[in-house]
Amino acid sequence: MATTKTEPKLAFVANGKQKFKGYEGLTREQLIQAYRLMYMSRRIDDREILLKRQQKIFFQMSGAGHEAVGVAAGLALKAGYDWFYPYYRDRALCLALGVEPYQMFLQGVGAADDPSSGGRQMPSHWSYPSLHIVTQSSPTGSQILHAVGCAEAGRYFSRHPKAAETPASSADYRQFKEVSFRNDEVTYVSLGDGTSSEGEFWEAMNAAALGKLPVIFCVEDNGYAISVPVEVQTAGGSISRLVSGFPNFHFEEIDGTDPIASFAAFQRAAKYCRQGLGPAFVHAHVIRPYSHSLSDDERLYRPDSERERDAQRDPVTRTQMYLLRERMLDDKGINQLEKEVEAELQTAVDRALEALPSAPETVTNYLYSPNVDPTSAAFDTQPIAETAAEGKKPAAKTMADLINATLRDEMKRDERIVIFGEDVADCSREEYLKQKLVKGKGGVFKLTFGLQCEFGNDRVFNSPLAEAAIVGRATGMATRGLKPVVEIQFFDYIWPAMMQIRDELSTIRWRSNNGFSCPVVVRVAIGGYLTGGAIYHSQCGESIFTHIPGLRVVFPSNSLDAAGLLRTAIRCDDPVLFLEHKRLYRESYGRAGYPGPDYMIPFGKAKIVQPGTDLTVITYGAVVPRALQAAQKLEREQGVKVEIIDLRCLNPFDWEAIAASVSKTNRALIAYEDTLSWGYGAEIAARIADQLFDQLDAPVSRVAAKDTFVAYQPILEDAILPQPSDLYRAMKDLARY
Ligand SMILES: Cc1ncc(C[n+]2csc(CCOP(=O)(O)OP(=O)(O)O)c2C)c(N)n1
Ligand SMILES: [Mg+2]
Repeated sequence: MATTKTEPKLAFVANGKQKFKGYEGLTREQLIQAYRLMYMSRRIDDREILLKRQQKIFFQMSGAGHEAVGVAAGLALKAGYDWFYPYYRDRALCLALGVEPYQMFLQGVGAADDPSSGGRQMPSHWSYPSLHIVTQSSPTGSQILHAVGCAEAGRYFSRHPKAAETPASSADYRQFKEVSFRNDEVTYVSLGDGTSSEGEFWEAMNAAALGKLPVIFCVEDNGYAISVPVEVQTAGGSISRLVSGFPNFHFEEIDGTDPIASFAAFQRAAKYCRQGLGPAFVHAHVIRPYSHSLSDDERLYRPDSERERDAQRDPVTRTQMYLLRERMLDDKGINQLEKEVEAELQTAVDRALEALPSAPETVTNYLYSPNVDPTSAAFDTQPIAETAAEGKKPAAKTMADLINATLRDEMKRDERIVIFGEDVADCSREEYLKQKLVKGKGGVFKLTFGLQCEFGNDRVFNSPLAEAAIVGRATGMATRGLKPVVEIQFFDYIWPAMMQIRDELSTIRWRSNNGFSCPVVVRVAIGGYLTGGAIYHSQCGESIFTHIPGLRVVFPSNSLDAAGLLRTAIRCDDPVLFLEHKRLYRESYGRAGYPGPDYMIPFGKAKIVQPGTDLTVITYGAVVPRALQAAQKLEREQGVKVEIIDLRCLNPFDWEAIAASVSKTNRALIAYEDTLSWGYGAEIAARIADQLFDQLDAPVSRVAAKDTFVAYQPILEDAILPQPSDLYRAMKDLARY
């Protein structure tokens, strides 16, 4: 275990003298205002603590000890111009950017009028769209990748200003996404010292350095992550030392309890970023006088001597002393200022305590876009028959061909689309393409082949091998109005991105009460039946994602559906997980002619692959052709007519189609490739049992993979995944029951 703690080399020592003279460009009025904001921030914390003890609010997270660095950042940067991804200790920053105390108390009481979340999020989870303070979640550090994506979006729009416009004719998400950007904008993101241990922090630092992005990373180092001290958290005890090797960065290490030194550091950092030289890293040493939260008592792990030492550096008292010493205010002036603040807070608390909560019936509002409904008829268009050369049939295209064609068509139509992921570019070393030395790769399955060559590497590019960063950056870009269509190379490796998908991508619209949205498309190669794919190239697991509110999940089984549904995914206003079965990419089953550049299929509409009267099979993905094979055999041999429903879209799913079919056949079999237990079929079976019980002539049955992993040896793989013979047997048994 690391036990060394590096003492920072700072201009300020505790209660010591400043090295420099003057106020680093701040006027005396600004310094008084800075003190007012710092004092106000501390007093809001004190008020909230009282309210929590009186059970009038339900949680409290203080920004105590972090006031100076927050106010300094707020003074150096511009609200509504720059972008902000603060964390829960940034109360003073938010006040400096223009958030009102009343708004903070509204979040505390969970009021309908809370502009951050309408009572959905804990206090200190900031979200103020007009100030460009972007909604924050509770997982430590997951916002850092969004900040990188946000900065990338700003730069993209400044290089492609036409993309920011909304074409009058575009009937898609763009109608509801006003884009604003500045050529010299900066994105601020903050985190605690403990949070710098999260992998996503390092992924974000790497991406920002690679892209020379204008992001200011601010580590507010109070020496503790709850009870874990910095020397146990950070090797060598200094995050500054660990990150010092990142190229393209401007570094600052400051006493974050000193507003003037902090302001100067942010000024330099912002200047560096605005000039396009790269990102900046501000390491601010602060204190944490109020324990981690109201649920924590730091006396259990910090002796009085240590706490008293910290108290000497309290930024509020230090700044007050400074104002007195510099004769900016006298005792009377300080008293007057404090009285004014107290009066303002009293009014704000009184008003907030009268505020009403949201109505319970609103709890599902804004899980999805209130403006664009991808299940609607607007997304129901017909394929245009391709004209072929005389005497020839139009070429039947594979799923891979039509996904590639759809991406190409949509990129032509919408300049906000960017594609990135692992290996998706044709060739990162563009000169090889220009010199025609190489043909280009375009994805391990070649689904994005040719897109970089056609649209340039601003729009199609390789990402580092970091799945959380792929989804996290995309989320940040999409909140700014871009439409990232990213690729996760194999479903088996989606798990590093799970936090981003579950706690960020799917929650942003809901938790910000429609203040922000992030309609990203995540394309994922999924599934087995590969003979040799084994445990880490064959996974399914779609039900883990259909279990997430706020996320659309699509799983096509053939070329035409893949094209129509991918277009809907891209044009809609919700995050979509688009699952592409690897085995179906180039299968002869389900090929189709090119359906034209506007072909769309609404979400939640199943397709009857084969009509029948004797039993219903509900399935999707690669089980569709296998079920068809089994059903045709059963009909040939026994005359049983099976109706096969291909769900195509798993969330939302087409309950009406299932109900209509089962009401007709009175028998239901759900077939899916994932492991049987707790799988997607369980929900459908439960609903059929619940809502169609009277219609059933037989128990609802399921065919799925065995509850194990997919093995490498093909004989074992066959035994594990559902085969046509398993489906045949299950259909026969069900028909006979
Ligand atoms: C991913 C994740 N793990 C654990 C937690 C619980 N948690 C909340 S705050 C915190 C400590 C954070 O410490 P630091 O980053 O130093 O910030 P500070 O609170 O000291 O300002 C922990 C462990 C969390 N919110 N998210
Ligand atoms: Mg800390």
